[in-house]
Amino acid sequence: MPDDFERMWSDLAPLGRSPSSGGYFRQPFSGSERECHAWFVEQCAARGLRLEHDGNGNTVGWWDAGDGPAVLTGSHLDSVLDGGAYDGPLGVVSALGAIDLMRERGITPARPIGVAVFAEEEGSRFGLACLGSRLATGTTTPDQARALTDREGVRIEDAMVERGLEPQLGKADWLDDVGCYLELHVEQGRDLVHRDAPVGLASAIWPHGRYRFDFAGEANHAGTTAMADRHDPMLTYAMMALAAAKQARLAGGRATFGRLDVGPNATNAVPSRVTAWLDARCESDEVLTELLAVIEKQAGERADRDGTTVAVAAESVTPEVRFDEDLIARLVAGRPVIPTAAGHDAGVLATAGIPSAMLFVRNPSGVSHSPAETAETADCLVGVEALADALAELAR
Ligand code: HGY
Ligand code: MN
Ligand code: MN
Ligand code: MN
Repeated sequence: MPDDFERMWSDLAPLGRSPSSGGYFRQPFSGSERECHAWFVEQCAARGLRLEHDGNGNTVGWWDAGDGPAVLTGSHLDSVLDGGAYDGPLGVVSALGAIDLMRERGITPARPIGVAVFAEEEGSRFGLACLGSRLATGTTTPDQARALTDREGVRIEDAMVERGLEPQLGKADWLDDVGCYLELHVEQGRDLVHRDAPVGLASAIWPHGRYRFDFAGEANHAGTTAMADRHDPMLTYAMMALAAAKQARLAGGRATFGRLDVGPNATNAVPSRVTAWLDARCESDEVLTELLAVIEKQAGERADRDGTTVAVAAESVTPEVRFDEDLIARLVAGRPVIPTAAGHDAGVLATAGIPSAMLFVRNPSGVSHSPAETAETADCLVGVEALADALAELAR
């Protein structure tokens, strides 16, 4: 199994590296994610796994063993811009490796096992994270998904057609036959490093949200407009970036303005508008709600002082997810059980009522959403063993 894992990893890992920065950028239904997806289809065919496309861009490779509620595993292959190699793909490669290991051990599951690749988990193309699993669970409706576009204005259905997929957005009945979901994922932090453990389980996902701030002001000449005469939305934005960081720190939460869109985006023009996306996460729903209320209030006050305006729209807010206690108890085997502030498809499935759990594999750097994301092969192999044991237990 180790060399299987190594071979799969060495095949998949180079796909999607962005030449400019060496990070990974796999956008759903396009470019290198298409190559990664083709790689997954090949891997399923090589194992005799039956492929199912669900019309939302999600793909499942089924080991049609036994009957009764299926055990689902897998993760995602898309990435953030300049992301790391492991976030997503590690769960997919480990799922295939776990099936290989179960077969090497002569285990035949008493129920079907599916390896899922969920589409647009990062939301890096259409702006809504976990879009594939949200559509499949009915959490996001087809019309809500149709209202989304990528940065070139392309809608999800057109992107799927371009990719040769047949869009049939909407709640997917294949999930009705799923009894539980177990996702393996690289840890996005250093808890397992501190605990000197190669593998752990997730207890919960912090509440988190994405909020669009539209700052508007008055475009003007960068040279002829005196500073006192300006209504510059970039200054209002800049003050709010500082204020949001300060308020998040006070709340014990996290707030990040990671994406900006400036108009007209000209060196010698005072901007007319600045659109900024805030990612905010806190340990409880109440604290998150409170944090946003404070930030929004301060943004309005700041805009009044600058003679600009600000409008805030919550693009997605995901309440806290607690993973299934029974599943955790069955799988824990003395391993650490830790919360995470990263969102996952497992959180969407859990919220939709499918008992779900997550296995984390140690990441020595603790860094994620960056090419600096790491995992040691030895720990990855411990993860594959843990996943194989877990799947064998759940599919008994
Ligand atoms: O943003 C997240 O938490 C996840 O990586 N999609
Ligand atoms: Mn991620
Ligand atoms: Mn991920
Ligand atoms: Mn995920």
